[in-house]
Amino acid sequence: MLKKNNKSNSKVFEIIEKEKKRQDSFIELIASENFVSDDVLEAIGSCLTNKYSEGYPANHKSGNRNRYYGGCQYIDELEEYCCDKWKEVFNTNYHVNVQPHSGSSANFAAYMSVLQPNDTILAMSLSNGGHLTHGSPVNFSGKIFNIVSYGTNPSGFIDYVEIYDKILKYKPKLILAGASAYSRIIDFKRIKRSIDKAVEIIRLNGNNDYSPYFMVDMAHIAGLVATGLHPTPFGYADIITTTTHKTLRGARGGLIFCKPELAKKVDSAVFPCCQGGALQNIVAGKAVTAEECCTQEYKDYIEQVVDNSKAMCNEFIQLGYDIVTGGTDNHLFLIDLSRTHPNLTGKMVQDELDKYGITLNKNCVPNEKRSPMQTSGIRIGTPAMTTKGYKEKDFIAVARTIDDIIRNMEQKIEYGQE
Ligand code: DSN
Repeated sequence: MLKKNNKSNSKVFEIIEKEKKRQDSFIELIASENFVSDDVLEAIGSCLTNKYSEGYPANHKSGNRNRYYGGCQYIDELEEYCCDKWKEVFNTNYHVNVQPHSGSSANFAAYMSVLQPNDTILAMSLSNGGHLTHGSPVNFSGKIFNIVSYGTNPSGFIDYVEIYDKILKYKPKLILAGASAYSRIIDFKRIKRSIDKAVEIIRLNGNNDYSPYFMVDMAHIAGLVATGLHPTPFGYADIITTTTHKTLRGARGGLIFCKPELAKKVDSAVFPCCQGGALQNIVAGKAVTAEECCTQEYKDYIEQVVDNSKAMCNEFIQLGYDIVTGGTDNHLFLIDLSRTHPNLTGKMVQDELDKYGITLNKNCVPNEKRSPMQTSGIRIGTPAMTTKGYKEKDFIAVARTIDDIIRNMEQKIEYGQE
């Protein structure tokens, strides 16, 4: 083994120490962030980072089986165990691939497993709560595939009728459900019913081969799905992707679940199509995450996340704010500032709160008039601070502090100080 450097001489550890202090002291409300356990950190920082392991375990129960390097006996055992644990978390017999480096990589591989370039994807638009990888023109998804978007109705709820109509009109090869800024239950069963009904009609009209895939990106709500607090997409979707670091509170990375008949396609899409060697230290971190997600402590934690989100959201409503959809069913909610605070953008609020040690992000609201760099809204999530032990009363106090800061911003504008 190489000798360790003296940490005190390293600029890197100095920066890590500063970031650690920031994380310890800031109020973290970014809906996609969380704090991992020491066990997850130890697994990620382990010697497994030294090992190359392109391919899949030699004894893999489903999907592809082949490693391209020797010395993988323990890595094989780890990856197989990681797959088994994630199936246990979601109580599913779907195949799972645990190698995607991120949610974006997972979505890329998921598309590549069943689509050809220029195929049509129907997905939620970014400005209505979707994700960059769901077809944004600046992302690979929008550059490689033909994207048709659906959105929300004026109150901010998913427009299920639009989904049905657009399947009939555009006959997409893949229909994608999932969002990164949507505070309500997503009705996967209803979307699957719409797909089935539309397929029936399209076939009756002579297109007998039409057989689209239904994909769900559950990255934000995966922790709620795992604990039964959000309806499951398993049983409805052909392919399901997620990240492991948001509500699942684990190592940063991605997973792809698929119906068993798609296992080989999905595995081949991850490696060798989209990625090289798996990051087995991260696979170990994901396996520890899965172990943690199977505990009662985790279930209690997710229940508290949702209770906290509802309590904080209600406090903002009491304080006179407009909440997109009027409330929340999950770990996040969106404040629409456009009617109540027309002089303030999401970016201005985000930057001002940063000065007070409160971290969140600006976010587009339905029918957004401003650019995505400015926005008229902010997104607030409760997973991270719930991990730090915050309860309803703490989130209510933070809501009041944010309100004070926003009022001061308004006053400064009024008195011409800004
Ligand atoms: N950027 C993440 C989020 O904040 O929702 C999703 O990848």
